Amino acid sequence: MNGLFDALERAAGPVTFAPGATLLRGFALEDAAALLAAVDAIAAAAPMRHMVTPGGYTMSVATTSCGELGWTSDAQGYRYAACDPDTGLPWPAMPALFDTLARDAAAQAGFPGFQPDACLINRYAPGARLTLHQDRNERDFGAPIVSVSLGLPATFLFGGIKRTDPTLKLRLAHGDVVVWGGPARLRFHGVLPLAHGTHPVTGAYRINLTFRKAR
Ligand code: MD6
Ligand code: FE
Repeated sequence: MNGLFDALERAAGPVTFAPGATLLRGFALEDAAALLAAVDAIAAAAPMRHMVTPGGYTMSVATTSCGELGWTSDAQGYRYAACDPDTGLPWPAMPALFDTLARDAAAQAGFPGFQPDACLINRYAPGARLTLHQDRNERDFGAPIVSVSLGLPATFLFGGIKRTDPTLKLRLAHGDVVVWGGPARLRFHGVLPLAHGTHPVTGAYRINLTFRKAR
């Protein structure tokens, strides 16, 4: 059933599910293998780690970054930094494929001219989740965010401008891309605990890439 629904959605092209928020089903499917190989290379230079939130919680999601800036969290807060605090080295460069995919997806969703300078890479094992949050560490809320899902499927929560607003649930599967910006840019969102499963390409993981213009 879901397969037919997904196929119809793909045939229909971009699905705008809220003002400024668009789902591009399967947009990254053809590039998935190359994207994952690049993630492995990035993680070899800037290892995945479980960051600590300013509130003192260790995140269930493991994280690394590529691009001019990387997203980091510690007791002092969330911020973007040019160097990986674990290695002291600049974050690995953003692969051309990442940049091209993010720009193309943004343009498809109505945000031409997107120039990402940071890509946050999140790895979810079963049970890992992301509590409701806003993405507000970027300097320019005029730029959208492009999110690429790979591997195990997840339930994405999409809320409102207030944390307590009702949430929409969206199933994100291998190759799906979500773009949001404009009126959606500061909406709360999160990911429910990942269900157990085995994906033919990523095994027991979901990988999410979020492209941002951080400065
Ligand atoms: C994730 N994504 O899907 C987490 N943020 O694993 C995000 O937090 C996110 O997907 C802003 C825009 C799109 C996203
Ligand atoms: Fe986010």
